Order: sequence, then C-alpha cells, then structure tokens
Amino acid sequence: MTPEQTHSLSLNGAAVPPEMVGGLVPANPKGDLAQQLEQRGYLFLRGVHNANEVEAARLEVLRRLADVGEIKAPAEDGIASGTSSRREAYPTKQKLGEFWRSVSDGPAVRAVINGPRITRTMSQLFREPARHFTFAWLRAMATGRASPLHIDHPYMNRGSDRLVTCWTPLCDIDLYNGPLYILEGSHEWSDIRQAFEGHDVDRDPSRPGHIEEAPISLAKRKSSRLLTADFVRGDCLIFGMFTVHGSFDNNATNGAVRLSCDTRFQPEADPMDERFSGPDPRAHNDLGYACLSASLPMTETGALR
Ligand SMILES: O=C(O)CCC(=O)C(=O)O
Repeated sequence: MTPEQTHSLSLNGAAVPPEMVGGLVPANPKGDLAQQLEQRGYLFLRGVHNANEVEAARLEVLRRLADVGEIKAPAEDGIASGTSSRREAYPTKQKLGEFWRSVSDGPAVRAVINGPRITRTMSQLFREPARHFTFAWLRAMATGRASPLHIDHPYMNRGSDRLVTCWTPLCDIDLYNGPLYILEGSHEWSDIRQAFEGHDVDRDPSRPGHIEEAPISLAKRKSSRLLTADFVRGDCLIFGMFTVHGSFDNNATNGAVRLSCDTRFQPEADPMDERFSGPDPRAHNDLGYACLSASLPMTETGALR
C-alpha cells in the first residue's frame, strides 16, 4: 500500500506510519484453503458472500438502528445521528441485550453470516462438514471507535481447537472506515501463544483477554506489519484463534457507521464451546447479547467483545 493510500489510518487517534502497513493477500479460492491459512495465518476471500444479500443485511441493521434514533434519515446512507433513544426503549441491561439479539438474529443478517455460501467455504477449509456458533458478534461502530489488539483464543476456547473466526464486513469498509488489521506472521508467535494459551476470560477475569502492548510497538518488535484492505460487500476474512488482530479507528468524515459481524466455525464433529451454541447462547458471564459492547447505544463507549 502506498503512503497516499494509508494516510487515513490511525490507532487511538495517532497516525499509523505508512511503512508499518501492508495489504492482505487475497486467497486462491480454488487452492488448498487449509494450507493457505496455515501459511499466512489468515484467508482473505473476496466474493464469498453474495453482495446483494450483504446489502440486504446492511439495510436490515441500519433500519433497526434508525428505529432507536441512532441513524439519520434516510437510513440507507448509514450516517450516525449522534443521539440515541435505545436506553429509553430498552431501559435495562437485559433489555438492551434482547434488542441486540433481535438485530443479530435478523433474517437478512443470518442469511449472510450463516448461509450456505460461507458454510460451504468452511467445509472446504476443514475438508469435513462445518458448523457455526449460534452466537454472533455483530458490531456498529461510530466515528472514532476501534477494536483493541487481541487474539480470540481467551474468549472462546472451551470447545474445538480447530475453531476459526470469520469476519464479515456488512458494508464497504475502506481505509477511512476502520478496517480490521492482522499482524503479519503473528499466528506463529510463540510468546503470544504461551502468554494466552489456556487463559479463559470468564474463569479468570483478573487477567485481561486483550494484548496490552500497543499495536505499532508490538509490530516493530516483531518486524511485522499491520495488514489490511479496502473491504467490500461480499468479502470475508478468516483466521485462527492465535492470529493477532484489531481494527483501525473509524475516521469517516461524514459520520458513516461501520457495520461488521464476526462468526465462528468449526468442524461439525468437534465439541462446541457451550457458551456460544444452542438456541439460547448464554455467552460471557451468562449475559447473552448483553455481554457485547454493541448492545449499548452507539453514543456510549464500551470495552471490546
Ligand atoms: O470488527 C472489529 O472491529 C473487531 C472484531 C474482532 O476482532 C473480534 O470480534 O474478534
């Protein structure tokens, strides 16, 4: 990526040096997916989802956010209003969780994130039938927000050790909108693995699940780079539980909200983390969807999850 392309990228408000940024390499969808994942630590697949179905999911989520006053009319533009009536409509933590669950369970959202196209891709990856967590991590991020540096292992490690994350942009997410980044080569870093392997954020809440070192400092120490892309509807990014990642700040100058969803897939034959499976997933600390910062009004700050 050229410095002109990366000038819009920041972390915690600080500009990211252009030499620390690289482009995610698209996977060869016809090649051996498992081998490419093992080699790079991620699979960047363009056109996995149907772009029209992603657009339907985007509109479904935006209309729900417009209903609680967080998106300006017309909702299709996806611009934050800067206000919210979500707490008036859903006054308790439980009710906020129920609201977010209903948005996350929207038929158009589920048709994308749990649909046959991605399930086929995951079965191709595992070379056996795949299934997904019923719990989904849907996010709507206003300007100025980002996700901190972390690996996924401490958050969901009670089931299959072949679990993967599938990050799906539900709108086009260019370099201004806070795209996800992956630290190049991080899936092979033994110190990160040793520091976090076996750590379970629910069993040991005294230890943070995220990485406390700043992304640029960690990348420099490891001679790594932050790999990202201009994401468009239809893309997905798949990675394992030890790949270090986070997101850049959403620097949209027009207030555009960044929509994405994380889902988790594993081989059907493997045990599944009971917190995130079944018809009524309890999730972290039995909170259901209320454990997600996304269940809070977009006007409020929340911790990652
Ligand atoms: O969408 C994001 O900003 C971050 C998602 C993520 O890293 C996660 O859920 O593990």
